[in-house]
Amino acid sequence: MTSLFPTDSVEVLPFDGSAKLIPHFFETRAANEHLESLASEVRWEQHHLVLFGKKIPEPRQSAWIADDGISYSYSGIAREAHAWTPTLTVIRSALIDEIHHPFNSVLANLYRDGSDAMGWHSDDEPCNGPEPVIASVSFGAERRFDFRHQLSGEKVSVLLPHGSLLVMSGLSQHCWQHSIARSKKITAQRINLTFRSVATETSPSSRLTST
Ligand SMILES: O=C(O)CCC(=O)C(=O)O
Ligand SMILES: [Mn+2]
Repeated sequence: MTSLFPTDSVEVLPFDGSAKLIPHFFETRAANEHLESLASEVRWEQHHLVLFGKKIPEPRQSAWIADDGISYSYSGIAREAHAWTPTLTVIRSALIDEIHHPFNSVLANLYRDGSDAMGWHSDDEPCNGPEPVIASVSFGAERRFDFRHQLSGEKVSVLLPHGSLLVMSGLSQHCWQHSIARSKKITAQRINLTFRSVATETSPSSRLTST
Protein backbone atom coordinates (compact mmCIF):
# COMPACT_ATOMS: atom_id res chain seq x y z
CA MET A 1 0.00 0.00 0.00
CA THR A 2 1.18 3.54 -0.69
CA SER A 3 2.35 5.56 2.30
CA LEU A 4 -0.59 6.98 4.22
CA PHE A 5 1.24 10.26 4.73
CA PRO A 6 3.27 11.66 1.85
CA THR A 7 3.13 15.23 3.18
CA ASP A 8 4.68 16.80 6.29
CA SER A 9 3.10 14.91 9.18
CA VAL A 10 4.03 14.71 12.84
CA GLU A 11 3.44 11.61 14.99
CA VAL A 12 1.73 12.60 18.23
CA LEU A 13 1.49 9.29 20.11
CA PRO A 14 4.68 7.85 21.65
CA PHE A 15 3.49 4.18 21.47
CA ASP A 16 0.38 1.95 21.30
CA GLY A 17 -1.12 3.36 18.13
CA SER A 18 -0.71 6.28 15.82
CA ALA A 19 -2.09 9.82 15.58
CA LYS A 20 -0.48 11.75 12.72
CA LEU A 21 -1.01 15.48 12.45
CA ILE A 22 -0.77 17.37 9.18
CA PRO A 23 -1.03 20.95 10.53
CA HIS A 24 -1.93 22.66 7.24
CA PHE A 25 -3.70 19.99 5.21
CA PHE A 26 -5.98 22.74 3.83
CA GLU A 27 -4.47 26.10 2.89
CA THR A 28 -5.97 29.05 4.78
CA ARG A 29 -8.26 30.23 1.99
CA ALA A 30 -9.81 26.79 1.46
CA ALA A 31 -10.10 26.29 5.23
CA ASN A 32 -11.90 29.65 5.59
CA GLU A 33 -14.35 28.70 2.84
CA HIS A 34 -14.97 25.25 4.32
CA LEU A 35 -15.62 26.74 7.78
CA GLU A 36 -18.18 29.18 6.42
CA SER A 37 -19.95 26.63 4.20
CA LEU A 38 -20.09 23.92 6.84
CA ALA A 39 -21.58 26.31 9.42
CA SER A 40 -24.58 26.88 7.15
CA GLU A 41 -24.81 23.63 5.11
CA VAL A 42 -24.80 21.12 7.95
CA ARG A 43 -28.10 20.62 9.82
CA TRP A 44 -26.68 21.02 13.31
CA GLU A 45 -28.56 19.22 16.08
CA GLN A 46 -28.56 19.50 19.85
CA HIS A 47 -28.24 16.05 21.43
CA HIS A 48 -28.54 15.06 25.06
CA LEU A 49 -26.81 12.68 27.43
CA VAL A 50 -28.28 10.99 30.45
CA LEU A 51 -25.89 11.36 33.38
CA PHE A 52 -26.85 10.12 36.84
CA GLY A 53 -30.47 9.86 35.64
CA LYS A 54 -30.54 13.48 34.41
CA LYS A 55 -30.90 14.49 30.77
CA ILE A 56 -28.37 17.17 29.95
CA PRO A 57 -27.53 18.87 26.63
CA GLU A 58 -24.19 17.91 25.10
CA PRO A 59 -21.81 20.90 25.24
CA ARG A 60 -21.67 21.17 21.44
CA GLN A 61 -23.92 20.63 18.43
CA SER A 62 -23.42 17.75 16.04
CA ALA A 63 -24.65 15.90 12.97
CA TRP A 64 -24.11 12.41 11.59
CA ILE A 65 -23.70 12.13 7.81
CA ALA A 66 -23.45 8.75 6.11
CA ASP A 67 -23.84 6.80 2.89
CA ASP A 68 -27.14 4.97 2.43
CA GLY A 69 -27.49 1.88 4.60
CA ILE A 70 -25.05 3.02 7.30
CA SER A 71 -26.55 3.43 10.74
CA TYR A 72 -24.92 4.50 13.96
CA SER A 73 -25.84 4.86 17.57
CA TYR A 74 -24.14 5.97 20.72
CA SER A 75 -25.11 6.21 24.34
CA GLY A 76 -27.83 3.78 23.25
CA ILE A 77 -29.49 6.33 20.94
CA ALA A 78 -29.72 5.78 17.17
CA ARG A 79 -28.54 8.78 15.12
CA GLU A 80 -30.47 9.81 12.05
CA ALA A 81 -28.06 9.99 9.12
CA HIS A 82 -28.10 13.21 7.08
CA ALA A 83 -27.18 13.41 3.39
CA TRP A 84 -23.72 14.52 2.23
CA THR A 85 -23.49 18.27 1.59
CA PRO A 86 -21.35 19.70 -1.26
CA THR A 87 -18.57 20.77 1.14
CA LEU A 88 -18.50 17.45 2.99
CA THR A 89 -18.30 15.64 -0.35
CA VAL A 90 -15.30 17.76 -1.43
CA ILE A 91 -13.52 17.18 1.89
CA ARG A 92 -14.21 13.43 1.83
CA SER A 93 -12.70 13.21 -1.68
CA ALA A 94 -9.58 15.11 -0.56
CA LEU A 95 -9.15 12.69 2.35
CA ILE A 96 -9.67 9.57 0.25
CA ASP A 97 -7.12 10.90 -2.28
CA GLU A 98 -4.59 11.44 0.52
CA ILE A 99 -5.21 8.45 2.78
CA HIS A 100 -6.72 5.88 0.39
CA HIS A 101 -9.28 4.79 2.96
CA PRO A 102 -12.98 4.21 2.12
CA PHE A 103 -14.64 6.69 4.49
CA ASN A 104 -18.44 6.18 4.37
CA SER A 105 -19.57 8.50 7.17
CA VAL A 106 -18.64 11.52 9.23
CA LEU A 107 -19.54 12.83 12.66
CA ALA A 108 -19.56 16.63 12.50
CA ASN A 109 -19.13 18.64 15.71
CA LEU A 110 -19.76 22.36 16.21
CA TYR A 111 -18.04 23.94 19.23
CA ARG A 112 -19.67 27.37 19.48
CA ASP A 113 -16.90 28.72 21.74
CA GLY A 114 -14.51 27.54 24.46
CA SER A 115 -17.40 26.51 26.73
CA ASP A 116 -18.20 23.70 24.31
CA ALA A 117 -16.13 20.56 24.73
CA MET A 118 -16.01 16.77 24.40
CA GLY A 119 -15.35 14.44 27.32
CA TRP A 120 -12.91 11.54 27.50
CA HIS A 121 -13.84 8.68 25.19
CA SER A 122 -12.47 6.31 22.54
CA ASP A 123 -13.99 5.79 19.13
CA ASP A 124 -14.03 2.07 19.84
CA GLU A 125 -17.60 1.19 18.91
CA PRO A 126 -17.74 -2.28 17.32
CA CYS A 127 -18.99 -0.74 14.07
CA ASN A 128 -15.63 1.06 13.68
CA GLY A 129 -13.72 -2.25 13.62
CA PRO A 130 -10.75 -3.28 15.81
CA GLU A 131 -8.13 -0.81 14.53
CA PRO A 132 -10.12 1.97 12.89
CA VAL A 133 -8.64 4.71 10.71
CA ILE A 134 -10.32 7.96 11.75
CA ALA A 135 -9.54 11.18 9.88
CA SER A 136 -10.28 14.26 11.96
CA VAL A 137 -10.37 17.64 10.21
CA SER A 138 -10.57 20.94 12.11
CA PHE A 139 -11.65 24.42 11.04
CA GLY A 140 -11.90 27.62 13.06
CA ALA A 141 -10.64 28.19 16.59
CA GLU A 142 -7.50 26.24 17.48
CA ARG A 143 -8.33 23.84 20.32
CA ARG A 144 -6.18 21.52 22.43
CA PHE A 145 -6.74 17.80 21.82
CA ASP A 146 -5.71 15.57 24.73
CA PHE A 147 -4.88 11.86 24.73
CA ARG A 148 -4.83 9.77 27.92
CA HIS A 149 -3.42 6.23 27.99
CA GLN A 150 -6.02 3.75 29.22
CA LEU A 151 -3.59 1.82 31.47
CA SER A 152 -0.81 4.19 32.53
CA GLY A 153 -2.80 7.46 32.48
CA GLU A 154 0.04 9.12 30.53
CA LYS A 155 -1.19 12.27 28.76
CA VAL A 156 -0.19 13.74 25.40
CA SER A 157 -1.62 16.97 24.02
CA VAL A 158 -1.60 18.58 20.60
CA LEU A 159 -3.07 21.81 19.21
CA LEU A 160 -5.35 21.34 16.21
CA PRO A 161 -4.99 24.39 13.93
CA HIS A 162 -7.46 25.76 11.37
CA GLY A 163 -7.28 23.46 8.32
CA SER A 164 -5.46 20.62 10.09
CA LEU A 165 -5.86 16.88 9.67
CA LEU A 166 -5.25 14.35 12.46
CA VAL A 167 -5.35 10.70 11.43
CA MET A 168 -5.75 8.20 14.25
CA SER A 169 -5.07 4.54 13.44
CA GLY A 170 -3.72 1.24 14.76
CA LEU A 171 -4.23 0.73 18.49
CA SER A 172 -5.01 4.41 19.17
CA GLN A 173 -8.70 3.81 20.00
CA HIS A 174 -7.95 0.65 21.98
CA CYS A 175 -5.15 2.01 24.15
CA TRP A 176 -5.93 5.75 24.41
CA GLN A 177 -8.90 7.98 25.14
CA HIS A 178 -9.16 11.52 23.79
CA SER A 179 -11.00 14.72 24.66
CA ILE A 180 -11.40 18.42 23.90
CA ALA A 181 -11.18 20.38 27.14
CA ARG A 182 -13.12 23.56 27.89
CA SER A 183 -11.14 26.76 27.48
CA LYS A 184 -12.86 29.92 28.67
CA LYS A 185 -10.45 32.16 26.74
CA ILE A 186 -11.71 30.92 23.36
CA THR A 187 -14.57 32.96 21.92
CA ALA A 188 -14.55 31.75 18.29
CA GLN A 189 -16.31 28.70 16.90
CA ARG A 190 -14.66 25.50 15.71
CA ILE A 191 -15.99 22.79 13.42
CA ASN A 192 -14.50 19.31 13.59
CA LEU A 193 -15.26 16.44 11.23
CA THR A 194 -14.33 12.86 12.13
CA PHE A 195 -14.50 10.70 9.01
CA ARG A 196 -14.99 7.01 9.63
CA SER A 197 -15.45 3.76 7.74
CA VAL A 198 -18.32 2.14 9.56
CA ALA A 199 -19.56 -1.42 9.10
CA THR A 200 -23.16 -1.72 7.90
CA GLU A 201 -24.09 -3.80 10.96
CA THR A 202 -23.89 -1.54 14.02
CA SER A 203 -24.56 -2.03 17.65
CA PRO A 204 -25.23 0.46 20.44
CA SER A 205 -22.43 1.51 22.72
CA SER A 206 -21.88 3.67 25.73
CA ARG A 207 -19.21 5.84 24.19
CA LEU A 208 -18.91 8.88 26.36
CA THR A 209 -17.78 8.65 29.94
CA SER A 210 -18.42 12.36 30.49
CA THR A 211 -19.87 15.28 28.54
O1 LIG B 1 -13.44 17.72 18.09
C1 LIG B 1 -12.53 16.92 18.03
O2 LIG B 1 -11.40 17.19 17.65
C2 LIG B 1 -12.78 15.49 18.50
C3 LIG B 1 -14.06 14.89 18.02
C4 LIG B 1 -14.17 13.45 18.43
O3 LIG B 1 -13.37 12.94 19.15
C5 LIG B 1 -15.28 12.64 17.92
O4 LIG B 1 -16.15 13.13 17.18
O5 LIG B 1 -15.31 11.44 18.24
MN1 LIG C 1 -13.56 10.75 19.21
